[in-house]
Amino acid sequence: MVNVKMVNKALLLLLACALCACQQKSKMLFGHQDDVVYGSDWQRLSDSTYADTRSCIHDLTGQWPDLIGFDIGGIELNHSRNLDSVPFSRMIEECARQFERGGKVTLSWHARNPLTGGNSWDTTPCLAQIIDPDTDVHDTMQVWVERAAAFVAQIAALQKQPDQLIVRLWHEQSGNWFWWGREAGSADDYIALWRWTRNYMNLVGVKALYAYSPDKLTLYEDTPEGAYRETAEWYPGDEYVDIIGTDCYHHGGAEGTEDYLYRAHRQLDAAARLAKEHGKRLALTETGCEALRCPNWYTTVLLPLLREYPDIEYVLVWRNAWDIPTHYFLPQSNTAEAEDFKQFLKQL
Ligand code: BMA
Repeated sequence: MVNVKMVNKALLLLLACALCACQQKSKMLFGHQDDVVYGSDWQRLSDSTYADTRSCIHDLTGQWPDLIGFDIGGIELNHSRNLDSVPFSRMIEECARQFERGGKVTLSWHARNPLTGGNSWDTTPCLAQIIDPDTDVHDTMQVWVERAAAFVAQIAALQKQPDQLIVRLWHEQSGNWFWWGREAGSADDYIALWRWTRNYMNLVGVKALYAYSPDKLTLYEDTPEGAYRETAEWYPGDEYVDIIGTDCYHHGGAEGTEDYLYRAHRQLDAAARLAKEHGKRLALTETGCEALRCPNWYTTVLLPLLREYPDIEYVLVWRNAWDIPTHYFLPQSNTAEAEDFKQFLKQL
């Protein structure tokens, strides 16, 4: 005979398990810039279509990347390739494949300086002119934003599920190395540029998530409060942003670990507080240790850091340049670092 008490107990247990599963956080996603178009010792940069996809992460682990980063710098000039020679046609093709596999894509934009025509690192101030509708620089920017939005719209339309595309606008503005950085103009001008770009993307029907990501924080005193104030000062606003993150790199080999962790904590604490207060998602939008000069960086430095911030939804490391031997952030195959990376990904 069936014991009613036991059935009830079993049902309760099932319910508890189901509740647990619902509450369980989804896995933190790991991404790599340009993952599928080149790696340290290979490149697929021709315009042609490839029958299959090659991926740095897949080469190392047998798994497809959760997230791929691409940069659209160059689209503003109607170039056929981005600033790192990736054909925009290949980008579209690989985004389609990534979405088909259920993965995500994050786009950044290393746009040229609209005043001088120089690259993103030409810090000739131009922000005030950009947002002044009576200037030629404003007109130039209008065209550039239109071109960027038209391209992003093509990618957004390929999504198979909502939330597969993240557009990260005007990143690392807290640094002084880009023309939209902290020395280029006021926070208000920066915010105006951000909103303008986002509004235009809306206008052409782009459906995507938008990420805001400062880098080093140096405006105010080096305290949790100072870091928070600076992160909040340039924040474009709740209607414009879905994800709040930060970019933070490890420099100086093993000796640089302490400094990296110090900055990462400052920046992530500030981003996490802002995200919580505004009901936004959290991400480590760019990180990495160039050429993995700190041994076992993935398991001994990055993994423990990420574990302290379980709300981080994704982390992205920068590109493995096929033509710059020391410019890589994922390990080369068959090295001790490759093993370390595999362990990291298993434990993430
Ligand atoms: C930088 C470097 C450059 C590259 C730029 C845009 O961090 O990787 O070589 O051109 O990003 O991808």
